[in-house]
Amino acid sequence: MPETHLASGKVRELYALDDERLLLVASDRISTFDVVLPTEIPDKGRVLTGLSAFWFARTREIVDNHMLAIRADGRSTECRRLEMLPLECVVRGYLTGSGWKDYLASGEVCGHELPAGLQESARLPEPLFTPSTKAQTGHDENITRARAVGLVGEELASRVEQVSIALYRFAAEWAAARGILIADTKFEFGLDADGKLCLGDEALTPDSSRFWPADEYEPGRGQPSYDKQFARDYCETVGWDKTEPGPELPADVVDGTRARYIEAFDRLTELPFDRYLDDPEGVLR
Ligand code: Q0N
Repeated sequence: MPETHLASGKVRELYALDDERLLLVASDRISTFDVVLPTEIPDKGRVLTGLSAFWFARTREIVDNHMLAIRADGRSTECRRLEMLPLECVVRGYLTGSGWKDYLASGEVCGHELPAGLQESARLPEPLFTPSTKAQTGHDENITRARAVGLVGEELASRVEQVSIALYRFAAEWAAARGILIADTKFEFGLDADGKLCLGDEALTPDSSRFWPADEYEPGRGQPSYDKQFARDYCETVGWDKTEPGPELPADVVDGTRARYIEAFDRLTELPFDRYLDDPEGVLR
């Protein structure tokens, strides 16, 4: 079966299967500080594919999605071809990253006014919808609600805002009860052949979200990453300047990082990762 390569992300590949279907393949590559490292994390792509499939199967009542099937390799998702919206739908539940920077500078995050005196990493009173677009530089650029309306129209902008917040609330509550805080997350939506709104891409994975260990949560400082902290700490100790190429990771850092991905999978899906490897579609039931 000829599969035409359509696009490469930093850690994923997209192929055309036919006119209606695509194949999304998650590699074991890992990026830190925006650079893909030369060392892979075995099974990382399977963990992220399985987690995303788990959420797709459990959020169909909130919104339809593009997933059709998970292949036996555990890292490939067959999906419906959508007309993607030119919008990154970010939801923030905690004050971190560019949201924290914007708050310090202006007291607002993407046009949402916030109470004074919030600490870094504070839980926000309500989750915020803070859309962005892919800027020419490849970096995401936060946009106002008015610009989101300009890009997709009032009706779709309102719909993706409401759906994004509902998805975030559902997942954040599920994850927090299992020891993982989802600080923020990014969704990509598209329209199917009938014009119906569908969730696409991967969703609610540690690559599309910030996962924090709940038991170490302490506002007033930056939080450790649930999945990438070992790799980041190692990168800091070797005095790397954060330009290409990144450093090779030693075996203990690879093993520790792999264990964290698998722990996140086990906690969130309540399914042992080994069972996923035996039967990937079991995660959908
Ligand atoms: C699509 N991207 C963004 C993977 C992710 N279901 C779909 N239909 C049409 N197009 C897309 C999807 C999906 N998902 C999504 N590009 C096209 C990012 N890619 C970059 C490469 O790796």
